[in-house]
Amino acid sequence: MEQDMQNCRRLDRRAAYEMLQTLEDVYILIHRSPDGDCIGGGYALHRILKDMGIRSRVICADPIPPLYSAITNGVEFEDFAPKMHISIDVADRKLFGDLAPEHKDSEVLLCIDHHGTNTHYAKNLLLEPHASAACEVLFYLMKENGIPMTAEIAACLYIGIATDTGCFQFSNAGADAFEAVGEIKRAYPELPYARLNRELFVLKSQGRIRLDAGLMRDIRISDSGRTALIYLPYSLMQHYRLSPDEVDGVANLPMQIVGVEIGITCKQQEDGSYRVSLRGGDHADVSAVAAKFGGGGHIKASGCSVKEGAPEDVCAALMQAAEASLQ
Ligand SMILES: [Mn+2]
Repeated sequence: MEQDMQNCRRLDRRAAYEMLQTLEDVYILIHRSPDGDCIGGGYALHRILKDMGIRSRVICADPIPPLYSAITNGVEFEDFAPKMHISIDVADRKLFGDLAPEHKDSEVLLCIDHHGTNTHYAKNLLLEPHASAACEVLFYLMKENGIPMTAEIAACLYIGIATDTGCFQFSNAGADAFEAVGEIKRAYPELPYARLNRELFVLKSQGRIRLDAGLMRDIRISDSGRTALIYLPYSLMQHYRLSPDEVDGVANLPMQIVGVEIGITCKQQEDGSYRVSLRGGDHADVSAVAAKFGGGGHIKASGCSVKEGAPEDVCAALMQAAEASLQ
Protein backbone atom coordinates (compact mmCIF):
# COMPACT_ATOMS: atom_id res chain seq x y z
CA MET A 1 0.00 0.00 0.00
CA GLU A 2 2.75 2.48 0.91
CA GLN A 3 4.60 1.37 -2.18
CA ASP A 4 1.42 2.01 -4.16
CA MET A 5 1.11 5.51 -2.69
CA GLN A 6 4.58 6.39 -3.94
CA ASN A 7 3.99 5.15 -7.46
CA CYS A 8 0.57 6.75 -7.82
CA ARG A 9 0.28 10.23 -9.32
CA ARG A 10 -2.76 12.31 -8.32
CA LEU A 11 -4.29 14.12 -11.27
CA ASP A 12 -6.60 17.10 -11.41
CA ARG A 13 -9.48 17.24 -13.91
CA ARG A 14 -7.35 18.93 -16.56
CA ALA A 15 -4.54 16.39 -16.34
CA ALA A 16 -7.04 13.53 -16.32
CA TYR A 17 -8.58 14.87 -19.54
CA GLU A 18 -5.15 15.15 -21.14
CA MET A 19 -4.51 11.55 -20.18
CA LEU A 20 -7.84 10.40 -21.66
CA GLN A 21 -6.76 11.91 -24.98
CA THR A 22 -3.63 9.76 -25.06
CA LEU A 23 -5.48 6.45 -24.55
CA GLU A 24 -5.59 3.75 -27.17
CA ASP A 25 -7.38 0.36 -27.30
CA VAL A 26 -8.37 0.50 -23.68
CA TYR A 27 -10.25 -1.86 -21.37
CA ILE A 28 -12.36 -0.08 -18.74
CA LEU A 29 -12.45 -2.14 -15.55
CA ILE A 30 -15.37 -1.80 -13.13
CA HIS A 31 -15.97 -3.56 -9.81
CA ARG A 32 -17.51 -6.97 -9.19
CA SER A 33 -21.22 -7.02 -8.20
CA PRO A 34 -21.57 -4.01 -10.49
CA ASP A 35 -23.90 -1.18 -9.42
CA GLY A 36 -25.43 1.78 -11.23
CA ASP A 37 -22.42 3.99 -10.58
CA CYS A 38 -19.66 1.78 -11.96
CA ILE A 39 -21.82 0.60 -14.87
CA GLY A 40 -23.00 4.14 -15.64
CA GLY A 41 -19.46 5.47 -15.28
CA GLY A 42 -17.91 2.67 -17.34
CA TYR A 43 -20.36 3.00 -20.20
CA ALA A 44 -20.24 6.82 -20.09
CA LEU A 45 -16.44 6.60 -20.38
CA HIS A 46 -16.79 4.17 -23.27
CA ARG A 47 -19.10 6.61 -25.07
CA ILE A 48 -16.83 9.58 -24.31
CA LEU A 49 -13.78 7.72 -25.63
CA LYS A 50 -15.70 6.59 -28.71
CA ASP A 51 -16.59 10.21 -29.48
CA MET A 52 -12.87 10.98 -29.16
CA GLY A 53 -12.10 8.22 -31.69
CA ILE A 54 -10.68 5.86 -29.08
CA ARG A 55 -11.62 2.17 -28.97
CA SER A 56 -12.65 0.79 -25.58
CA ARG A 57 -14.79 -1.80 -23.86
CA VAL A 58 -16.14 -2.25 -20.34
CA ILE A 59 -14.91 -5.33 -18.45
CA CYS A 60 -16.65 -6.70 -15.36
CA ALA A 61 -16.21 -9.96 -13.46
CA ASP A 62 -19.98 -10.31 -13.07
CA PRO A 63 -22.79 -9.91 -15.60
CA ILE A 64 -24.42 -6.49 -15.92
CA PRO A 65 -27.92 -6.77 -14.36
CA PRO A 66 -30.79 -6.20 -16.84
CA LEU A 67 -32.02 -3.43 -14.52
CA TYR A 68 -29.37 -1.23 -16.11
CA SER A 69 -30.42 -1.72 -19.72
CA ALA A 70 -30.99 2.06 -20.01
CA ILE A 71 -27.20 2.38 -19.67
CA THR A 72 -26.11 -0.48 -21.90
CA ASN A 73 -28.71 -0.11 -24.68
CA GLY A 74 -27.21 0.35 -28.11
CA VAL A 75 -23.64 -0.43 -27.07
CA GLU A 76 -21.83 -3.15 -28.98
CA PHE A 77 -18.24 -3.65 -27.94
CA GLU A 78 -15.65 -4.45 -30.57
CA ASP A 79 -13.35 -7.41 -30.06
CA PHE A 80 -9.77 -6.29 -29.64
CA ALA A 81 -6.72 -6.91 -27.48
CA PRO A 82 -6.15 -4.13 -24.94
CA LYS A 83 -3.08 -1.93 -25.02
CA MET A 84 -3.96 -0.45 -21.63
CA HIS A 85 -6.38 -0.65 -18.71
CA ILE A 86 -8.21 2.06 -16.80
CA SER A 87 -10.76 1.74 -14.00
CA ILE A 88 -13.70 3.69 -12.64
CA ASP A 89 -15.42 3.49 -9.22
CA VAL A 90 -12.99 0.78 -8.05
CA ALA A 91 -11.37 1.63 -4.71
CA ASP A 92 -9.20 -1.45 -4.48
CA ARG A 93 -7.73 -3.89 -6.98
CA LYS A 94 -9.39 -6.71 -4.99
CA LEU A 95 -12.77 -5.40 -6.14
CA PHE A 96 -12.04 -6.34 -9.74
CA GLY A 97 -13.21 -9.76 -8.56
CA ASP A 98 -12.77 -12.91 -10.54
CA LEU A 99 -11.32 -11.48 -13.76
CA ALA A 100 -8.75 -13.20 -15.95
CA PRO A 101 -5.23 -12.50 -14.58
CA GLU A 102 -4.23 -10.48 -17.64
CA HIS A 103 -6.87 -7.92 -16.59
CA LYS A 104 -6.95 -8.36 -12.82
CA ASP A 105 -3.20 -8.00 -12.37
CA SER A 106 -2.59 -5.56 -15.20
CA GLU A 107 -1.12 -2.14 -14.66
CA VAL A 108 -3.99 0.34 -14.33
CA LEU A 109 -2.93 3.50 -16.12
CA LEU A 110 -5.75 5.69 -14.80
CA CYS A 111 -8.36 5.31 -12.08
CA ILE A 112 -11.32 7.66 -11.70
CA ASP A 113 -12.91 7.29 -8.28
CA HIS A 114 -14.73 8.87 -5.34
CA HIS A 115 -13.85 6.46 -2.51
CA GLY A 116 -11.76 8.02 0.24
CA THR A 117 -10.45 4.51 0.88
CA ASN A 118 -8.90 4.22 -2.61
CA THR A 119 -5.66 2.24 -2.26
CA HIS A 120 -3.77 4.18 -4.97
CA TYR A 121 -3.19 1.01 -7.01
CA ALA A 122 -3.34 2.91 -10.31
CA LYS A 123 -0.44 4.78 -11.91
CA ASN A 124 -2.60 7.89 -12.17
CA LEU A 125 -5.59 8.74 -10.05
CA LEU A 126 -8.39 11.27 -10.33
CA LEU A 127 -9.91 10.95 -6.86
CA GLU A 128 -12.65 13.24 -5.56
CA PRO A 129 -13.69 11.77 -2.22
CA HIS A 130 -16.41 14.36 -1.63
CA ALA A 131 -18.24 13.41 -4.82
CA SER A 132 -21.36 11.30 -4.30
CA ALA A 133 -20.55 9.05 -7.24
CA ALA A 134 -17.86 8.29 -9.78
CA CYS A 135 -20.43 9.56 -12.28
CA GLU A 136 -20.39 12.92 -10.50
CA VAL A 137 -16.59 13.02 -10.89
CA LEU A 138 -17.05 12.23 -14.56
CA PHE A 139 -19.70 14.94 -14.99
CA TYR A 140 -17.37 17.67 -13.68
CA LEU A 141 -14.40 16.24 -15.58
CA MET A 142 -16.47 16.67 -18.75
CA LYS A 143 -17.79 20.10 -17.82
CA GLU A 144 -14.44 21.57 -16.85
CA ASN A 145 -12.76 20.35 -20.03
CA GLY A 146 -15.60 21.01 -22.45
CA ILE A 147 -16.05 17.34 -23.33
CA PRO A 148 -19.30 17.17 -25.34
CA MET A 149 -22.28 15.62 -23.52
CA THR A 150 -24.91 13.50 -25.28
CA ALA A 151 -28.31 12.23 -24.10
CA GLU A 152 -26.87 8.71 -23.79
CA ILE A 153 -23.96 9.87 -21.62
CA ALA A 154 -26.31 12.06 -19.56
CA ALA A 155 -28.55 9.04 -18.85
CA CYS A 156 -25.50 7.02 -17.70
CA LEU A 157 -24.38 9.81 -15.36
CA TYR A 158 -27.87 10.41 -13.99
CA ILE A 159 -28.30 6.72 -13.13
CA GLY A 160 -24.86 6.60 -11.49
CA ILE A 161 -25.52 9.62 -9.29
CA ALA A 162 -29.11 8.60 -8.48
CA THR A 163 -28.13 5.05 -7.46
CA ASP A 164 -25.06 5.98 -5.37
CA THR A 165 -27.12 8.57 -3.45
CA GLY A 166 -30.06 6.17 -2.97
CA CYS A 167 -32.14 8.52 -5.11
CA PHE A 168 -30.78 11.53 -3.16
CA GLN A 169 -31.60 10.10 0.25
CA PHE A 170 -28.01 9.67 1.48
CA SER A 171 -25.98 12.48 2.99
CA ASN A 172 -23.31 12.05 0.31
CA ALA A 173 -25.61 13.95 -2.08
CA GLY A 174 -23.97 17.36 -1.89
CA ALA A 175 -24.77 20.55 -3.77
CA ASP A 176 -22.53 19.42 -6.63
CA ALA A 177 -24.57 16.23 -7.06
CA PHE A 178 -27.86 18.17 -7.16
CA GLU A 179 -26.33 20.72 -9.53
CA ALA A 180 -25.00 18.06 -11.88
CA VAL A 181 -28.41 16.41 -12.04
CA GLY A 182 -30.11 19.78 -12.45
CA GLU A 183 -27.88 20.58 -15.40
CA ILE A 184 -28.48 17.15 -16.91
CA LYS A 185 -32.25 17.52 -16.58
CA ARG A 186 -32.20 21.04 -18.03
CA ALA A 187 -30.14 19.93 -21.03
CA TYR A 188 -32.02 16.64 -21.59
CA PRO A 189 -35.59 17.09 -20.30
CA GLU A 190 -36.75 14.21 -22.50
CA LEU A 191 -34.94 11.49 -20.53
CA PRO A 192 -37.40 9.30 -18.56
CA TYR A 193 -36.27 10.33 -15.06
CA ALA A 194 -39.50 9.36 -13.31
CA ARG A 195 -39.65 5.95 -14.99
CA LEU A 196 -35.98 5.30 -14.23
CA ASN A 197 -36.49 6.18 -10.56
CA ARG A 198 -39.46 3.86 -10.29
CA GLU A 199 -37.56 1.00 -11.98
CA LEU A 200 -34.40 1.54 -9.97
CA PHE A 201 -35.84 2.30 -6.53
CA VAL A 202 -39.41 1.08 -6.25
CA LEU A 203 -40.15 -1.96 -8.37
CA LYS A 204 -39.30 -5.42 -7.03
CA SER A 205 -39.90 -8.91 -8.34
CA GLN A 206 -42.51 -11.06 -6.60
CA GLY A 207 -39.76 -13.23 -5.14
CA ARG A 208 -37.95 -10.18 -3.80
CA ILE A 209 -41.11 -8.83 -2.10
CA ARG A 210 -41.62 -12.18 -0.35
CA LEU A 211 -37.96 -12.32 0.62
CA ASP A 212 -38.13 -8.79 2.08
CA ALA A 213 -41.21 -9.72 4.11
CA GLY A 214 -39.38 -12.68 5.67
CA LEU A 215 -36.20 -10.69 6.31
CA MET A 216 -38.12 -7.89 7.99
CA ARG A 217 -39.96 -10.39 10.20
CA ASP A 218 -36.64 -11.88 11.41
CA ILE A 219 -34.66 -8.63 11.68
CA ARG A 220 -32.42 -8.38 14.76
CA ILE A 221 -32.40 -5.11 16.65
CA SER A 222 -29.90 -4.31 19.43
CA ASP A 223 -31.10 -3.48 22.95
CA SER A 224 -30.22 0.16 22.33
CA GLY A 225 -32.38 0.15 19.21
CA ARG A 226 -29.52 1.75 17.28
CA THR A 227 -28.23 -1.26 15.34
CA ALA A 228 -30.32 -3.53 13.16
CA LEU A 229 -29.15 -6.59 11.28
CA ILE A 230 -30.59 -8.69 8.51
CA TYR A 231 -29.17 -12.13 7.90
CA LEU A 232 -29.74 -13.64 4.48
CA PRO A 233 -28.93 -17.36 4.26
CA TYR A 234 -27.89 -18.59 0.84
CA SER A 235 -30.68 -21.18 0.92
CA LEU A 236 -33.29 -18.41 1.08
CA MET A 237 -31.99 -16.80 -2.11
CA GLN A 238 -32.20 -20.17 -3.78
CA HIS A 239 -35.69 -20.74 -2.41
CA TYR A 240 -36.95 -17.56 -4.08
CA ARG A 241 -34.70 -18.14 -7.10
CA LEU A 242 -33.13 -14.71 -6.74
CA SER A 243 -29.98 -13.60 -8.51
CA PRO A 244 -27.40 -11.65 -6.47
CA ASP A 245 -28.29 -8.38 -8.22
CA GLU A 246 -31.97 -8.84 -7.36
CA VAL A 247 -31.14 -8.62 -3.64
CA ASP A 248 -28.84 -5.59 -4.00
CA GLY A 249 -31.12 -3.11 -2.23
CA VAL A 250 -31.66 -5.37 0.78
CA ALA A 251 -28.91 -3.45 2.57
CA ASN A 252 -31.19 -0.44 2.87
CA LEU A 253 -33.97 -2.30 4.72
CA PRO A 254 -32.59 -2.01 8.30
CA MET A 255 -32.29 1.76 7.86
CA GLN A 256 -36.07 2.03 7.44
CA ILE A 257 -36.47 1.64 11.22
CA VAL A 258 -36.75 4.81 13.31
CA GLY A 259 -33.79 5.20 15.67
CA VAL A 260 -31.49 2.81 13.81
CA GLU A 261 -28.06 4.35 13.27
CA ILE A 262 -26.28 1.35 11.77
CA GLY A 263 -27.93 -1.10 9.41
CA ILE A 264 -26.12 -4.36 8.71
CA THR A 265 -26.90 -6.89 6.03
CA CYS A 266 -25.05 -10.18 6.19
CA LYS A 267 -25.41 -12.29 3.06
CA GLN A 268 -24.21 -15.86 3.13
CA GLN A 269 -22.44 -16.83 -0.09
CA GLU A 270 -22.52 -20.12 -1.93
CA ASP A 271 -19.09 -21.08 -0.49
CA GLY A 272 -20.21 -20.40 3.11
CA SER A 273 -18.44 -17.04 3.41
CA TYR A 274 -20.37 -13.82 4.08
CA ARG A 275 -20.66 -10.50 2.28
CA VAL A 276 -21.57 -7.74 4.65
CA SER A 277 -23.08 -4.35 3.77
CA LEU A 278 -23.16 -1.55 6.32
CA ARG A 279 -25.26 1.60 6.19
CA GLY A 280 -24.94 4.50 8.59
CA GLY A 281 -27.31 7.22 9.79
CA ASP A 282 -26.39 10.74 10.88
CA HIS A 283 -24.16 9.72 13.80
CA ALA A 284 -22.41 6.61 12.50
CA ASP A 285 -19.12 5.93 10.73
CA VAL A 286 -19.59 2.49 9.21
CA SER A 287 -16.30 2.57 7.29
CA ALA A 288 -14.60 2.17 10.68
CA VAL A 289 -16.77 -0.85 11.47
CA ALA A 290 -16.04 -2.39 8.07
CA ALA A 291 -12.31 -1.77 8.59
CA LYS A 292 -12.39 -3.96 11.72
CA PHE A 293 -13.32 -6.85 9.42
CA GLY A 294 -10.80 -5.95 6.72
CA GLY A 295 -13.28 -4.04 4.58
CA GLY A 296 -13.87 -0.38 3.79
CA GLY A 297 -15.91 2.13 1.87
CA HIS A 298 -17.63 5.37 2.76
CA ILE A 299 -18.58 6.75 6.18
CA LYS A 300 -22.28 6.11 5.50
CA ALA A 301 -22.00 3.03 3.24
CA SER A 302 -19.35 0.37 3.55
CA GLY A 303 -18.80 -3.33 3.16
CA CYS A 304 -16.62 -6.21 4.19
CA SER A 305 -16.30 -9.96 3.79
CA VAL A 306 -16.14 -12.58 6.52
CA LYS A 307 -14.48 -15.80 5.38
CA GLU A 308 -15.96 -18.28 7.82
CA GLY A 309 -17.86 -18.82 11.06
CA ALA A 310 -21.28 -19.93 12.20
CA PRO A 311 -23.95 -17.44 11.12
CA GLU A 312 -24.89 -16.73 14.75
CA ASP A 313 -21.29 -15.88 15.69
CA VAL A 314 -20.68 -13.72 12.64
CA CYS A 315 -23.91 -11.77 13.18
CA ALA A 316 -23.17 -11.31 16.89
CA ALA A 317 -19.63 -10.05 16.15
CA LEU A 318 -20.97 -7.58 13.59
CA MET A 319 -23.67 -6.29 15.95
CA GLN A 320 -21.12 -5.91 18.73
CA ALA A 321 -18.63 -4.01 16.58
CA ALA A 322 -21.39 -1.71 15.34
CA GLU A 323 -22.69 -0.98 18.85
CA ALA A 324 -19.14 -0.34 20.11
CA SER A 325 -18.57 2.18 17.32
CA LEU A 326 -21.64 4.13 18.43
CA GLN A 327 -20.35 4.57 22.01
MN1 LIG B 1 -19.64 4.67 -6.63
